[in-house]
Amino acid sequence: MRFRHLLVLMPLVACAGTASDVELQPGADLPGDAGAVLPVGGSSADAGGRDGVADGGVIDAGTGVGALDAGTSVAPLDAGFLPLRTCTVPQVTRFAPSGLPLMETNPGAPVALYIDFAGGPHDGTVFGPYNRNGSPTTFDAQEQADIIGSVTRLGLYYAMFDVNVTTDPVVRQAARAYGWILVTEDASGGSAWLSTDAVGRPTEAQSYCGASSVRDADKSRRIAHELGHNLMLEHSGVWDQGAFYKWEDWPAWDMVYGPIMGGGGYGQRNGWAVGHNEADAVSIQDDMEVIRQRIRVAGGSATGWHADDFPDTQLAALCSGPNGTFVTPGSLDRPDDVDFFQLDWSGGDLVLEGTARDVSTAMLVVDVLQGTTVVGGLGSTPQLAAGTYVLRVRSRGGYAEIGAYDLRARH
Ligand SMILES: [Ca+2]
Ligand SMILES: [Ca+2]
Ligand SMILES: [Zn+2]
Repeated sequence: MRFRHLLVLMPLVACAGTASDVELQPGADLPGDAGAVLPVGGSSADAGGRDGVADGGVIDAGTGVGALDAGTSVAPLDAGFLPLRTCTVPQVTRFAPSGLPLMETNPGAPVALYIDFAGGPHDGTVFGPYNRNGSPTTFDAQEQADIIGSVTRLGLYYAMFDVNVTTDPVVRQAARAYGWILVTEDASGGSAWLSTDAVGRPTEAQSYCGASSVRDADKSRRIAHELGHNLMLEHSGVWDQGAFYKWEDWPAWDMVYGPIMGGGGYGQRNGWAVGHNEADAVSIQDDMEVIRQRIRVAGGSATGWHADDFPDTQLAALCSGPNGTFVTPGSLDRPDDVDFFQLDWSGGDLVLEGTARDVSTAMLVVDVLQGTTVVGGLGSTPQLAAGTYVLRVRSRGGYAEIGAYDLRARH
């Protein structure tokens, strides 16, 4: 099977969504962590024999150390407790002479997904670069922010896989296999080869996508879509009376969850899906399984899944976050992944938040465990006694409800 797989989209209406990219500018906090999670000035929940500092409900691991003010990293801990970690948001530090940010979302992974913003030839056509400032050979601050946001989001769409989304051509060349997407101003849609040997075969691993995907409400989903074709995926959708409809063309579709391979429509959440596909009206396409197997075959990855950030047999420390919050980034790296964290609680009402990071489709179940007993979960647990607890993070269990998350615990 080897055929041209063309996606032509209507030009997108206005650029209504560009503001959503701003939150991923260099130097920003973790998305969603605007630094204002905690109530100001603390509350009477600051019980438990501590120092009485009005700390806004900061968890201090029961050490008697007061507020973690902005800039204060780690509180010392009682013997036997896991130290809190200082968790920093990775910053882009490498740039090409043109100003192009050189990024890797998962260094060392056997399959590179190379996002090429510099333009170049593809299938007999030369495509221009990503360019919104009139200078095709340099990348200014706005373009850098766009690119960093785009690559970050592509890393989130592919967070559960053993792939490295990168803008660095050297990394692509060194990878065992790669997909290659030109992001260009010269197209409004996109195109990719769909073949039995796409990623892993250089002549077929390249495709292109219109640059508006980076800047509008699409949030780079169309780039993820074309890469999906390179990883052997057909369009997902619905068959009716012998005709195939992509997701956005099917009026009865649930608009909450939009399959990445469904086309150009917008769900409130966009992610991988399992269901009927354009190849025929019979087969069921399991997106994640197709991608995973392609990574195994083309890249030699053992499982195709991303390495587990917190091994299921170990207890991890929470992060001490900025401005007195605790924002702990994590990832459900496969459907049955479980991540465990230690919570040293000073007593009082516990508020636990576990959210998908930006475009991630993770849907979390978090249990507060005392021994083997569940004593709380997401949301509010009133008057939780001081002590050491375990937070158990796992998927709600729906298809593709995995990926990057942010965990917050506070009074
Ligand atoms: Ca994990
Ligand atoms: Ca784990
Ligand atoms: Zn397509």
